[in-house]
Amino acid sequence: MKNESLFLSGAKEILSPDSLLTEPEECAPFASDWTRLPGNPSAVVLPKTTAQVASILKLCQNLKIPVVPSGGRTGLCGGAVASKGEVVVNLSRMTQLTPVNVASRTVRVQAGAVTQSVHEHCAKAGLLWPIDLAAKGSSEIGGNLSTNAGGVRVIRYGMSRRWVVGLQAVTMNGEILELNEAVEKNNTGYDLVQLIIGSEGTLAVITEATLKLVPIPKNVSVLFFSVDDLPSLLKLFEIARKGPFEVLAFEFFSAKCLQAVEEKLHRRSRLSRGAEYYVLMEIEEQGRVDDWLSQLLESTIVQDGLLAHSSQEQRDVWALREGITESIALTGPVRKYDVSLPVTRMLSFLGEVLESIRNLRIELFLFGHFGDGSPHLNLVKPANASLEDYEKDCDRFEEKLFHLLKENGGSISAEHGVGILRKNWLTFSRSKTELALYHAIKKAFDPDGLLNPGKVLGQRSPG
Ligand code: 2HG
Ligand code: ZN
Repeated sequence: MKNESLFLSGAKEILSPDSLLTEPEECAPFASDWTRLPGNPSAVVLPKTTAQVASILKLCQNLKIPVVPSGGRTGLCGGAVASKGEVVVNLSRMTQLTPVNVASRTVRVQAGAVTQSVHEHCAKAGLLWPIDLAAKGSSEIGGNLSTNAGGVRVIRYGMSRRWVVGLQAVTMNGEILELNEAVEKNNTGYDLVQLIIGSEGTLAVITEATLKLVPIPKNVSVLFFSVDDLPSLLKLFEIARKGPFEVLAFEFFSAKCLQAVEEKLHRRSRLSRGAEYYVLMEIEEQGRVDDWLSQLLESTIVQDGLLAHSSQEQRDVWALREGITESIALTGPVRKYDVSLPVTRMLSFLGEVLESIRNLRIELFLFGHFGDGSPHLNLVKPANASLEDYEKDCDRFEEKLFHLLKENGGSISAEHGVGILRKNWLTFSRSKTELALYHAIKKAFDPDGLLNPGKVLGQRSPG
């Protein structure tokens, strides 16, 4: 690291000894995220206060040392990877939660608070921060906001950015921004809260947030179906939209995904008749769901279905969906694509995807948030293919996929972000003018390009 001894002596003045890691084995867990892209940070700092974050960033700015901010490191695009000897500023020790404000339905939390702990904290007041993710046991609020995470209830509640009133964030030169604190209405010019959310730690480091809450939905049930094909899946979605309930989640996965979860994690589907695809629907009941379900089961749209009433039954169904990423990781090398398009185009899009992958040396695991028009395509290396052939075919498929998305008015990243993995493809989702503005905004916040360098903004324009 450039200016290493100056950095170490400065950092020792700011932090307690247990908050500064320099040994490679201590730093290793903070080097990467769920992409497992290789990283090698020069040091890791674990601040406990916003003032410490500000002093560390100022020190790094003065010494021109690049910084990678991180939290729970559950990202899937490499946004938290420190691969060039950067200093990692990890917020995981900033976990404070203030009491829930029931009247304004808000809660102020520090960036390192784990999503699930925020849920549990708010549940005591009968309220919910409505972002629910498969990674909720490890993902942290700062990471959720900096990536504008989505999750399984976007169909009902939207993405993370909708559930934030105020932010505290620190710029690379050590300025602490108090943005909007807790007012719902503030029409005084540009909205820096929303600009920083989703910027993947390239503009400022989020240290605290005031989150908006909703009442915990009542009478929640989980329905689980098997369906023969994609047209039936779409039909089921259309019928569900007219059902006597509010749809909280409409998730799908292929038989291959279920097989992987059953084999690798020993979880079992309780449906007696399997099929090509499965649908997990979470609903908030508003009428006679039993009648609606009996009618559906008599039709030819679904092969089988069940209504999980008890919370154990519901957890068992969710465990199938939430175990997919882990079981695929245990299957072999995988490339992940997290894309989106208007839900009305899902059928033809997925049809083309299946067609173009047919003769490639790729095993496709298809799942995700059908109701949001947001499928996850996981491409796994078949046992009988060489790594080289598989990689070659993935590259061919990727190009085709991104063109298909562009033609369908879709996005190359629905909810995981850009990070390192998608930055060279941004022209498929953003115009030249938008990208020029992105660069200008980055320069305004971080003129020396020291904050999360090499993330989001790419150099190459393949489109
Ligand atoms: C999910 O929906 C996550 O479970 C992870 O976004 C998706 O592993 C993936 O591709
Ligand atoms: Zn997802």
